[in-house]
Amino acid sequence: MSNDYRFSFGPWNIHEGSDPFGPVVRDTIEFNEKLKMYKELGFDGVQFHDDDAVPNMNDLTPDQMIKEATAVRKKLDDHGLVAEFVAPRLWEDPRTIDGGYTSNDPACRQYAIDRSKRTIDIAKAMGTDLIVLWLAREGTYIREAKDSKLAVERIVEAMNAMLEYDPNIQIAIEAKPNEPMDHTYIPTTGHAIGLGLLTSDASRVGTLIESAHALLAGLDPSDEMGYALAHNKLWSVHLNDQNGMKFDQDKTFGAANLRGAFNQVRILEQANYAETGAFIGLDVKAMRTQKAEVATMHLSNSRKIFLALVEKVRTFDKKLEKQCIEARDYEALELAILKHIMGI
Ligand code: GLO
Ligand code: MG
Repeated sequence: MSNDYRFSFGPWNIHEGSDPFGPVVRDTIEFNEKLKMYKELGFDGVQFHDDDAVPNMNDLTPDQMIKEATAVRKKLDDHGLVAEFVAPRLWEDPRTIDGGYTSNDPACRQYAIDRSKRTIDIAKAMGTDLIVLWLAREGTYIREAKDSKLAVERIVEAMNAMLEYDPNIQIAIEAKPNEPMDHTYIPTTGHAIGLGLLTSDASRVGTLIESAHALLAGLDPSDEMGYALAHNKLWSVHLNDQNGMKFDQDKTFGAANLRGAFNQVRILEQANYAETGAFIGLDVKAMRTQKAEVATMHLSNSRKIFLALVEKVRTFDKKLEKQCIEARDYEALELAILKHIMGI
């Protein structure tokens, strides 16, 4: 098995199983307990929301907050783990009901920018320069609620404030077309890279691509990744799967479309993604039906499937592939791929 990839997930990926229609079905596992599970499951990196690291951050002074974040870093060190990124959680506070950076209320926009600066403080204290922006509520339920040109300008303004606040941070935009909003302003990888070009330092703006988000936009995740890789802008991934155009499912990687998963691994392999040192993040959810004692299998299974597909990519007959492409016989290529994936 290949071992040159590093894997990460966030504490939210071990969860209690509530959904919009039903309450929790599993007990909460404390953060410290979750940290113990990372290595056992085969993971080296932890992804954070700012308040995963410092839960009461809104009530603390900047110094107190940095002290708490430093203590979390120490815990990570003790477990041989590293923080991959920190993301401002801009979708739960009452001040972000109408969006963060694109809120129609200037005081709320200011809160979002201030909070993002605190996120940067936390990231620095935890030893990472990577900030992920999932622009959850930067969109609308109805078109008339906001001005889309102004909204993009406001996101740029907020990103500039972040880039100026710290000269070393890098911002990876996690594009998603919908949910919780009807439509968001940055729905795809192309939008994310274009947004970066409008900022004061495009070299420090890249992307994190989530498979399910690309599928929700009606796009192929592997092509989204190829597009970002061509720009040297694929700085992390959230691999998972999605069964059609419905709510964001965060299924186990490869569970809905194994060939689609194969192609995501293939493009990462072809572009030597592992060598960039970037993590393979798995943003997967356990099924609500899963009992507590087996509620981390979605993580270890996703990793196993990823590594098995790395082997499949590496062992595919390259000579046959070349012959089929030269002969323009894509039917033969397709059959060969399907047989290889099925192991027949
Ligand atoms: C939701 C997103 C979310 C982000 C996380 C980190 O659809 O996938 O889980 O990945 O908040 O930014
Ligand atoms: Mg995600």
